[in-house]
Amino acid sequence: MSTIEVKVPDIGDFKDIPVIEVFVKPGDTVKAEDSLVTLESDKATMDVPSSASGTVKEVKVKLGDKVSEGSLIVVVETGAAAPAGESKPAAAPAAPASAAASVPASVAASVPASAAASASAPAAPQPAPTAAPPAPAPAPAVAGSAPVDGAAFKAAHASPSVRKFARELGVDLARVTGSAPKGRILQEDVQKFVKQVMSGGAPAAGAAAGGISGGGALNLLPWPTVDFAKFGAVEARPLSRIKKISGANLARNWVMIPHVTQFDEADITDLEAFRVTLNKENEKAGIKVTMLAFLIKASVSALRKFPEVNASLVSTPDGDNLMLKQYFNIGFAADTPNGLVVPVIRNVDQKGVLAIAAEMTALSGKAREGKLGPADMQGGCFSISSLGGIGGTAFTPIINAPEVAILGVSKSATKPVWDGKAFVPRLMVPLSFSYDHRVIDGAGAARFTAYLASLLTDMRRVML
Ligand code: CAO
Repeated sequence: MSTIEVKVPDIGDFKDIPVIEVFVKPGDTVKAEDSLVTLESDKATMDVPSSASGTVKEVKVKLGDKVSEGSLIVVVETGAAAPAGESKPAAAPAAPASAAASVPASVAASVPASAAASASAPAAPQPAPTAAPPAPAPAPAVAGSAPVDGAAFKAAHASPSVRKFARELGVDLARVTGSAPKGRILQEDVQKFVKQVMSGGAPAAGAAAGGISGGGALNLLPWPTVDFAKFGAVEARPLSRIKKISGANLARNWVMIPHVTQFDEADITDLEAFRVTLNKENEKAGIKVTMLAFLIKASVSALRKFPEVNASLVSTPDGDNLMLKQYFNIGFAADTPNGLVVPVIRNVDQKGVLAIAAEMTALSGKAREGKLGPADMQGGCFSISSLGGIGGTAFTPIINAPEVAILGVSKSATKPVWDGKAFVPRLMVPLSFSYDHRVIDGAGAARFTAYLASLLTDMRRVML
């Protein structure tokens, strides 16, 4: 008889990661590779597997504890006597990680689907999206459900043990709504889904998160496979890591959120004159204010007036809730050589336009150099995507879930505007406000956009 201490293995730069599931209790029998606990960082869930078979003698962690590499998880009593003093230091690999995984293979990891497009941290080590245990050939789906979609299955937010459980039952995780924080899918959620399908009832799962499974699967045709080389020379270029991550998030947001885009324009003639003056005054300080800094500032006043825009839909076992935020963190889409990222300026309500402009310059510089960390892209309430420096008259931005709205800004132009007596030249900036119609009604969206436009026309109103 000997005891083995199972500790958190090398998990890269991740530290103080909360324990979100504990699968064992003293007296349980475990086999080598059985999952003992699940850890969840902002970017991934990871199972720590047992390195030995035996009986659990002590569980050294509880839900909510924060652990790092080397933290003791469980003491396992094995049947065989180990050589004196031997204590295996860490868990054995639970699953082979993909070659691209930057998290060590000693934990089974999966990227949460709830990570928004902004989760595309270029600098920080991140588990590769494919680091979950390799999926066997798609299992036959549970009777009445659609075939398992490999990509959607991988994108679902669930721990490796729950994925394994779902695979064994042939359940497509993309169709299951998670009841844990951030929509993480628990074993009970999978069981509930199976019960609903078996009883012939339409699974309620997914209704809150987007409703696509509540009304049946999308039943789409498979993606067309074309041998392009048959028609001419081609070159295969891999997508950047940011594009892969943001692409998956954009696709999910596009299909799961009923988007509507409200178009409007704001008269920024006076604001532009003020901006030019401000830039002259601050030339020596090296601060450059663009229209986007004013838009970020003005959006906070509009969010205060329309709190449902500063909110997120949250699914709980008791139903859906709107989580209204009382802080004002605004993300802005930044175009980088590797793809789109959304850095977040925090507590904009407490900052002036010059401070916002300086922070925007610093964050977009970091973004272009690929140096944004995860913290730079978290906690956003509302996003702004400005293509005003490039061109265009309007576009339909995709909402950055779990936010419920996004503002698109196009290039301003001088237009003839009727003032009641004559046409006068006014500088007009086009606004494209995409909103989640489950949360915001069309009338509310029109009011929000009109109010925002009125603030830009007379920025003094931001002080009210
Ligand atoms: N109308 C007219 N001109 C505008 C404008 C507008 N709405 N917004 C900015 N400009 C001008 C600026 O004043 C600046 O002019 P000068 O060089 O003469 O001073 C020029 O356009 C370039 O601005 P910028 O793009 O450098 O600065 P910004 O603050 O407007 O934007 C950033 C910063 C990081 C958001 C931007 O560089 C960027 O990456 N935009 C792309 C965002 C994107 O890809 N969105 C699509 C995402 S998919 O939904």
